[in-house]
Amino acid sequence: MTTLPASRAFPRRAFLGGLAATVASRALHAAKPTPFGAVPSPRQLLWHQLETTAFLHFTINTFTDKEWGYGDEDPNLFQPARFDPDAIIETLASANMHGVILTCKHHDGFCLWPTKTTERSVHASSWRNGQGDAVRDLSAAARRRNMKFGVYLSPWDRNNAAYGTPAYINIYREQLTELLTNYGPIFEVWHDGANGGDGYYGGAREKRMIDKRTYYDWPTTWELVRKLQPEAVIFSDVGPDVRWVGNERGIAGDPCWATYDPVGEDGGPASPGDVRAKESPTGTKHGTKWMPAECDVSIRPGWFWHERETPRVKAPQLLTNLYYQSVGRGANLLLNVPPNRDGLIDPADAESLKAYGEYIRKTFEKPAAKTSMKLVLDLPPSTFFSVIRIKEDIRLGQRVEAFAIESFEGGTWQSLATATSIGPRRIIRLDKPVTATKLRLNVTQTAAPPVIFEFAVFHEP
Ligand code: FUL
Repeated sequence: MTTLPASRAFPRRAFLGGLAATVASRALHAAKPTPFGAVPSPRQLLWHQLETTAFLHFTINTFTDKEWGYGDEDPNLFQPARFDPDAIIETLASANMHGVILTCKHHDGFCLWPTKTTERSVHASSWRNGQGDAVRDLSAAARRRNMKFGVYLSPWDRNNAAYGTPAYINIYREQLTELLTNYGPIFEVWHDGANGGDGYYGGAREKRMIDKRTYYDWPTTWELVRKLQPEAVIFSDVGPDVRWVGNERGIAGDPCWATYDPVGEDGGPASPGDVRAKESPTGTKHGTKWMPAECDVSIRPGWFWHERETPRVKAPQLLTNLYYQSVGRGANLLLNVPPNRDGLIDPADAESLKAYGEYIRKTFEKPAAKTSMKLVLDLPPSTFFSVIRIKEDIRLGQRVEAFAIESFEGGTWQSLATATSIGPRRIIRLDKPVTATKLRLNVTQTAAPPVIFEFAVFHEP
């Protein structure tokens, strides 16, 4: 983002309706717009810019055809003979991914790095003579390609004998410390809400339930993350930096507020694994915390690679729809692309990602017309467009509550679209291409004078 001038006034003509006109005229006299409500932290601002990131679900499950390993699988099953992190990262880059999050440990407890905390890691596999380290190799490949690297570390561990006792929390924090100390800058730490149940637990083979509100003592773990990687955003059902969108379909709410005041399932305080998820897609209008949504979804039916699912890889058109339904509503898209048993992205997935990536790049690489601050956009003659993108200057909060877009065609203003939240971005995809000489953004409802960072049109190829 470019820096905004210190003072800014909003053209009166940009507003329709009494409230908006009053707000606008006040804004005209304001020397500098003051922030409204909750605003993003610097680490959240950086995260917003990423737009789309990739998830890599990869572990022993890849070799056992499971989604959730029980925790008793032989570590030697992990044998990705052709593992090629640079090739994986290259494929993700072709789909415009700006970051990648690896399942360093999933629920079965197998660690993709040679941790000191358990025997159950790559060290116990004959893969690369026990010297392999998938976290090291992927983080290094991401860095070489200028892609950010993040870690998923499952809080639930179906292998660990100590799971359910306070001792396990120390183990979990030690694992996190290793990951946040030895692998360079981390942009996101992903705490899964799935918790407790049956498992191997060091041979006990039993069901262990934990009190999800108190067992993990999340505030202390989050402090550790802050200390070791102050720039990393922390993801969970309830942030504190990035919230789960409430579904695994990759679809944000409409509206999707970047602010959120989560409550627990019973209306009490919320914690990871205990949140009233029906409110997560929309967030809370003018909520007290800046906690934007992240939309996680897999390119395949499952999170891990299964050969039988290859015919069901999402097509480029479907991925494009997901982009509009997540990024287009101001959320980020976290698209899971699971490596196969070779340790590579399956050609079917790679092909779809590439076509999707190209389509999005072609659409957004060059706006047909663009402005900021002004709310009337003059269009060069014979401009065709089918996509409109608007961004608020979120450093000053999420202010706009509703807006309408009108186009000047054949001598009159005509209504083109209406929507509610904007925040980091709102992308409107029109049913058919439009040509006009001017486009007008009417902020019809707003909590504070709107500060528009970008108002641009594009054409889908
Ligand atoms: C869920 C997990 O149980 C799934 O296996 C997957 O990791 C998904 C992203 O989160 O809670």
